[in-house]
Amino acid sequence: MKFPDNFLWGGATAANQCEGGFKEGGKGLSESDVKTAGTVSEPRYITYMDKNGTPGKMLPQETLPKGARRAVLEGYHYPYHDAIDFYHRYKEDIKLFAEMGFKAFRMSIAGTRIYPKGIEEKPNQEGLDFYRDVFLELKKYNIEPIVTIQHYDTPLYLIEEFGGWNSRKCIEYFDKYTTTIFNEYKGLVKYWITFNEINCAAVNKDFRPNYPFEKIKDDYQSLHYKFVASARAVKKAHEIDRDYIVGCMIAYNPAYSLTCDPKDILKAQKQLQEGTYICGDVMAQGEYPYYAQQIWKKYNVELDCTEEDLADLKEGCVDIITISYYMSTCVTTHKVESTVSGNLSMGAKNPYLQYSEYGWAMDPDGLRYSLNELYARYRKPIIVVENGLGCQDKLEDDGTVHDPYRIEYLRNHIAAMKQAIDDGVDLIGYTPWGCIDLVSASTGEMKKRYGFIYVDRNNDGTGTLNRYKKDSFNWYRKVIASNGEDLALDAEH
Ligand code: BGP
Repeated sequence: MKFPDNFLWGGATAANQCEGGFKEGGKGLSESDVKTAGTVSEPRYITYMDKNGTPGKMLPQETLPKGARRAVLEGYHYPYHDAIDFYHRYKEDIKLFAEMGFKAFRMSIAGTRIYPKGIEEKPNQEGLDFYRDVFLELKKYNIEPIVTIQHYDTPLYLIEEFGGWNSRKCIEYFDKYTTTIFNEYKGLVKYWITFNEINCAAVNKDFRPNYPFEKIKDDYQSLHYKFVASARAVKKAHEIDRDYIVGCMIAYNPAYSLTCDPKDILKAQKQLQEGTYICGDVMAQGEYPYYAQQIWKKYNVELDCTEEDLADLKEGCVDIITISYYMSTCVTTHKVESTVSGNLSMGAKNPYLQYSEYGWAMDPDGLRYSLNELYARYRKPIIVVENGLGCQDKLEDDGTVHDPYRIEYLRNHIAAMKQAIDDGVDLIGYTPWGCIDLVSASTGEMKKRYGFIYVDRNNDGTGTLNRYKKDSFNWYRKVIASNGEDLALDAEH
């Protein structure tokens, strides 16, 4: 078995983590714009101004003091404000993607460029023009955009005024926003993803230490509103253009049982249902699964759900499944010596796996396993829209970057995808995360890098922003040119 001829090889980014230009082109503020920089040991904060005008900061799981409003404050570094300046440099970056032979590029639209506050009647023309230009640039090189409609950047205004996705109001906003972009970019975009890692709300309780129990019910409510918004968007997309292909996007961390104790097995199963499958099941199958009642009961959820919502969910099933896959996680009911964290996950350490310098498990077999699980469950084409190794790279004096560790990680995962295709999985694309270095979502750092392209930018915002090709750049070009057949390092030829 080979990778299919039209396999979508490419890379992935998101507007908030790469564009910068946070005040340009009429853009409004989003939730991303009030997130400070952090490190592995220092968390990222959300900044606010309280009702007496006193500045403050809080963790995402904390509750804003009464009367306070999230705000950009003096004296903090907000890495998303400038990011890697894709906003001005997209032509140069897309040219480099084309040089690697990209067939696809996953990116997101910052909704706040289109509807700055989210409530406007008319879209912001400058924002529409910016993305049109980006899509035209991609078209020039025959690169298919895969567009995430919301990637962790709800307009701040909607959060402040209505409580964000905890309000039904956001469904209306999303309806207007998606209708605009589906009409606007007809003929330029074919693949759409409604929400990045939609299950992030459902897994809060599993990876954020001391997550307040009473917040969990709100998470499931916000998830419901997103499901409905997504289903309506799928329906709308198909009405506007029958060729549109719309996917859900789930952070898929397979939960392994640490031991063969049946109690561990059951715990792992529950964790996947509550945090992952509930999303895929609703979005791909059009209704809440049988175990949803159990979840709502456990977390005291009294779901605001109308008959119309249920009808929308039924009629708005996604066409494809897309996932981020970085690692697996281990679940147990027993006491363990050490825990490890990863992408939206936390669990016991797996003695059979290696861990990256950021402590994320590296498990290519887990990707094959996950693809089989997802395909068996949904029988829809799958794209792995995020995968990769975040680590620190060194820019040498001669402008080279030697990153054999990244090549090793990627080639093991590509080999695993090929095995999954052999198994019979309908895998149609692969866009590794952060194909160009960008700001890390969890740490807010620049030095946690994923790219094939090095961007000269430091944690404190200094640096030339110049782009350099890493060794993995040439390796990936060869992988794409051989349609995934040649995964060897040059030295191995
Ligand atoms: C996913 C997000 C991405 C990206 C990635 C890597 O959850 O969808 O936005 O950031 O994780 O994570 P990090 O940047 O924290 O290493």
